[in-house]
Amino acid sequence: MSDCLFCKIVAGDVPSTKVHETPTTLAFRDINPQADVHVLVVPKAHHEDAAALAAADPRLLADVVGAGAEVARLEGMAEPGYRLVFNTGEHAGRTVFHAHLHVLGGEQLGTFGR
Ligand code: DGP
Repeated sequence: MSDCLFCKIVAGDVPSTKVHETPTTLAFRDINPQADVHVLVVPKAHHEDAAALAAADPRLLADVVGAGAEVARLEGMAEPGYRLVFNTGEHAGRTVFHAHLHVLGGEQLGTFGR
């Protein structure tokens, strides 16, 4: 999609700090990190959100989650652990409408929720 920020990052038209890449996914550092390590994993193909991705291409969703686990390993977070998050909708603070998985860690994370 020509007006999608993450499609532009995948295409290399908007710069990003790449952490990991597979044939179907790209992982890059979040521009506004919410933890010591904050990486976004996106499918290279455009899908609106995680639910749309799951419905359209469950194998690609599995690729995204697998890439998230690989990013955690590369960043040294497999132990003691990390958090994977898909935000959906306004109450979750969603801002970019290309499915993306947040990989958060590198520190003791706060209680989940508010
Ligand atoms: P969400 O709130 O789930 O839609 O998360 C979108 C994330 O995208 C947010 O944490 C900030 C990040 N972000 C927004 N614009 C850019 C950008 O241009 N580059 C990078 N690397 N991250 C961005």
